[in-house]
Amino acid sequence: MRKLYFIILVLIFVTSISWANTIQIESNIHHLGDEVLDDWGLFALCPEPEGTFWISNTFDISDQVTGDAKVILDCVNTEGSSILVNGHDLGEIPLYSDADVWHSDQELEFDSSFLNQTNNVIRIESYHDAGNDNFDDFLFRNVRLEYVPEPGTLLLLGLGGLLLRKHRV
Ligand SMILES: [Ca+2]
Ligand SMILES: [Ca+2]
Repeated sequence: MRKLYFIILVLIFVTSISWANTIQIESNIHHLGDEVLDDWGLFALCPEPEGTFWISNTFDISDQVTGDAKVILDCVNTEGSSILVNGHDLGEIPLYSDADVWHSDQELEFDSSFLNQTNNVIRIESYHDAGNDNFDDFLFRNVRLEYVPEPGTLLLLGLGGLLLRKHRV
């Protein structure tokens, strides 16, 4: 009986630490920058730049979050452009100078304390060198947020039960 109890406890623990939730923020292709690029690699998919930054719709998170979270996206020809979550700068999207390849699943990790339970927003900004007028032209799509929920109540109940049992023996 005790063995079974331990196995269940371990299963609950393993499930709770490895389980990450993903929210799909945006699926469509976007082109940020300042040049119409209708005959250059994958830019033909979306030649007109929509501006120098993009802001997601606001989104809520139903769980309490813990540890690190990630923004994940696919991109083409990113050179210095960056991502912000609720105004916190996550840094630059990895640099890729070719225009013919989708670089899938690029991850920017951040402290999940940047997230709110309601009204979260992701902003993607085209890089602009202060010394010239040229904004980075790049494509992105498939923006996702991945986070780890707090260990569930079941785990806490399990640990509590274990402590009680130990004291009885
Ligand atoms: Ca440009
Ligand atoms: Ca570029």
